[in-house]
Amino acid sequence: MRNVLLAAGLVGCGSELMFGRQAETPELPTTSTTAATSTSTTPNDPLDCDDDAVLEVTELLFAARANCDFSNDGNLDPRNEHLQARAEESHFVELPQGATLCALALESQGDRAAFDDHVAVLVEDVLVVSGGSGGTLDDYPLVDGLPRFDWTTVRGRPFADRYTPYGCLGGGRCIVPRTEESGPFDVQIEPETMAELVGALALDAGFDVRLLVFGDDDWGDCAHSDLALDLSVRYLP
Ligand SMILES: [Ca+2]
Ligand SMILES: [Ca+2]
Ligand SMILES: [Ca+2]
Repeated sequence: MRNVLLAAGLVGCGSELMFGRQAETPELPTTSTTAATSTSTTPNDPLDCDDDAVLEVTELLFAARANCDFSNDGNLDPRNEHLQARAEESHFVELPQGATLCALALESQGDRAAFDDHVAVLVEDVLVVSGGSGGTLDDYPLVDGLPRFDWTTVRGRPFADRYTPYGCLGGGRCIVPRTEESGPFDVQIEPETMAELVGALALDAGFDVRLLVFGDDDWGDCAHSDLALDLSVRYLP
């Protein structure tokens, strides 16, 4: 995988207004795929990524957006410092028939990712990233040992401290900018955790990567900057 400037510090961004105006050349979400195969013949554990795993990198584009659809589609009326609304976007990532996922990473191109108020990333309904005003992964109910997102069970609850650190499933690499700041987004789910995920979900032909942004009562909530995320998966064919 390519290296990025992880050492770059978080850079203060500015107001929520910036997100909506940040789109320079609006692009529709598209997907591009490249694959590389290793040639090792060493027998390996079914979820061991070290041998025979195929690396596939897909670019997931999410155009900048802002504004919550308050009081609609299951969202509540605006209420300061409460989890009132969410906006969701997703990409379906195809896998070859019979492939078994063994590692997953999401990394921003550049270091200017920004969210307002906070963000969560799901694989299917499993939370792989949560934090900021939304609290931690521990705030969500577990099914088969994995935290699951269910809007109706969390909407309306008070915001956590907006500087609650982000946490990522399994405690792997987890770099996510604080609310209303911009910075790199860099998340990696380790093989042991992927084994749990794959064990709990039926990922036959692929899976949804879901990006959710949230808001309480402000214009410009449920917002993120233009995001180009490189999704790297490794799987056993
Ligand atoms: Ca507010
Ligand atoms: Ca905000
Ligand atoms: Ca807000």
